[in-house]
Amino acid sequence: MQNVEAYIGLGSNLQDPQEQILRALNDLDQIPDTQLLTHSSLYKSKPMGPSDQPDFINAVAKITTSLDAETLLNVLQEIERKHQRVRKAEQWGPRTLDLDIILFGEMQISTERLQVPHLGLAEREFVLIPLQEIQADLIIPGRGELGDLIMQLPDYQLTKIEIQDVESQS
Ligand code: A4P
Ligand code: MG
Repeated sequence: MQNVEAYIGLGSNLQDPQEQILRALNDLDQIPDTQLLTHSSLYKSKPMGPSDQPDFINAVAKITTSLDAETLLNVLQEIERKHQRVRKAEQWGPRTLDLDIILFGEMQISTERLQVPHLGLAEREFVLIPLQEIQADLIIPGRGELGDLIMQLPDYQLTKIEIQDVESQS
């Protein structure tokens, strides 16, 4: 398959979330036939969904890959497992690592296992703002301009974590 540029959303709110995200960025770069091109800063936010759980750390990575989307999903789930994530029945509950395929080239995918662009994208400031940081002129297939989606967000709180903070803790 030809190389495709894809965007991966990373999220964690358990077991040293910053460290989970930094390790996962490194893991993305180790995926066969795939390179990490760039990634956003790390951002902290209140949990969307059940509020009785710790704050989240999120980031978005841009990769290039010759894997197909389904194979990429398999590898991402393997990385989640390596981070000792235990899937629970509770939706939107706490997790050591969540890796979502946000965009896969310009493709729109709708299968049992995979919805791309990611379904929650338009409501998630913790995805849209990091995306804007790395690719402000992005067009989201089926949804329009990233900048327009950001303007439509309700009030949100998202704190960018400064690099010194990240390095001093790693
Ligand atoms: N799946 C379908 N489309 C995709 C895709 N584009 N990328 C399927 C990845 N997976 C996709 O996911 C369930 C199934 O979604 C997978 O088996 C795959 O086939 P999961 O990761 O096992 O379950 P989940 O994480 O509980 O569900 P989901 O939908 O990923 O949860 P969300 O919606 O990601 O919510 N608050 C803040 N501030 N930051 C967060 O990151 N995250 C969540 C998790 C809740 N609140 C949050 C955050
Ligand atoms: Mg997920």
